[in-house]
Amino acid sequence: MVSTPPDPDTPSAGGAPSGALDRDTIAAVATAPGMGGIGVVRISGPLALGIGADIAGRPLAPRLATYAPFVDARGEPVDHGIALAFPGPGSFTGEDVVELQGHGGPVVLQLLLAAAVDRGARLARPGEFTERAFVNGKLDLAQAEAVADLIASASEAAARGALRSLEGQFSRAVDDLDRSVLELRVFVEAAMDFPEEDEDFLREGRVDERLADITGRFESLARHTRQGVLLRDGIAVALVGPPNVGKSSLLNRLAGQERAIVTDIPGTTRDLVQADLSLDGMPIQIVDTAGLRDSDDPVEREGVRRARDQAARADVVLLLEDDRVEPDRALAAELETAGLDRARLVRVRNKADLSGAPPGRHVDDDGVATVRLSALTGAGVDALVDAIKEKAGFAGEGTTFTARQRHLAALAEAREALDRAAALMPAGGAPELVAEELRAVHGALGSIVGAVSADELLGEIFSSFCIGK
Ligand SMILES: Nc1nc2c(ncn2[C@@H]2O[C@H](COP(=O)(O)OP(=O)(O)OP(=O)(O)O)[C@@H](O)[C@H]2O)c(=O)[nH]1
Ligand SMILES: [Mg+2]
Repeated sequence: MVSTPPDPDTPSAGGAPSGALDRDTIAAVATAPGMGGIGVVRISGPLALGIGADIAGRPLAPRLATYAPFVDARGEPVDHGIALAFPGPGSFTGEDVVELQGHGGPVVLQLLLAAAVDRGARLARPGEFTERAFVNGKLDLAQAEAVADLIASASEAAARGALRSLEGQFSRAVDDLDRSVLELRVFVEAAMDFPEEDEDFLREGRVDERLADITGRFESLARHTRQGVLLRDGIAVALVGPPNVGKSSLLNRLAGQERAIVTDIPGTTRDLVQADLSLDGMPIQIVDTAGLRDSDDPVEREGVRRARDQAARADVVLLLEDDRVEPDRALAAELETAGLDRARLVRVRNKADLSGAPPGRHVDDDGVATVRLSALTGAGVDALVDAIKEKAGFAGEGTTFTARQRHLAALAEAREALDRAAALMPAGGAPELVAEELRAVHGALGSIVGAVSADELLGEIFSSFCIGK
């Protein structure tokens, strides 16, 4: 996938403005770079059908596969393949679209792309096909984002979640809530038109009840959205602790493969060793670090510095210890002073097979969540997985859709405005102010699905797509 930063010279990808007026024809290689059995060049816009017919040497019947030699603008053959035509508006972008399936080599596909560009198409910007689908009302903004999330999903559950968002599950939840807010606003604004009957109107519209109902649904949507963000983004986990306690052994155990070198020599690991895995569908980026100790060796000192740095920034920190040795309260306290907050900390008492104590979870006397396990035998590792999910606030796969931080921020903004509206309500006599706050709720919710979005935001979202999407 080729992803490029936004180009300051191209007009920002925009809702109505740039997109709707952009009636030129765009083309790009839609398959991943490299070699493959098949590669696809996608063309969208008013010239697409003509260009496709010209390349294939014959008119293309809608939605039927046409096998043909593909020729460049001088009539030279460049490949043989399948051409597919999707006349608008029943296409992905809503415009006329042609997809040329050629052989999946980078040179062949560049020749095929050139054959389209020489006939009047221009190279598409990253995400421009999806942007056009958004502009033409084929997808809302949350769905468009889900296209990118599906492509980038790091686990099966994340892929399924992204598909649910793409199918509109998340958007519908947002729209439903928005509709309720709108109904409430209608009552409040009616009250503004008949000021002398303010109170009756508000009572008749059961405004209080509606507000309570909407608030409850906000909670539930925010909870699901947080799960969706975890499912999409995952969390970072750091393994830290004194030398030789089994950090690398635990990394290998969790990753299910020998990622880091394990020896009985203290100070084996010096660099950061990273592995990507998924715990019940939540992507985890876990990093093993150098054992924390004072050292004269500059290489090891740098390793220890990086270990502390990871502890300060990870979402969940696993502090490993040997279960045969008393917990090192001083080390935990020291990490806390350096910015590790206890809510992110799990103490792991490793080598339970040697200490003989039962594996499992408990809370230590200093209040730190603790798991006793054996990285060697695997006993107690399930309990650790549960503890990590709990620390991350991940409820397990379920039927979660994926979501983004941007959506959480918009929900929070909407929620604040809703709370302000609720606070004004008992005062009774200020429907204008209440309506104003409800309008703000509507605006924030609308920004999730792209009903009201700044050009800048759209540019940022679509430019992070890969080319050809
Ligand atoms: N019996 C037993 N031995 C273990 C266990 N976990 C690790 N070990 C052994 O302890 C030694 C150190 O393990 P490592 O995984 O290299 O420890 P580390 O914390 O990464 O060590 P450094 O990289 O030096 O900081 C090795 O000999 C491991 O086989 C365990 O649960 N039980
Ligand atoms: Mg190690």
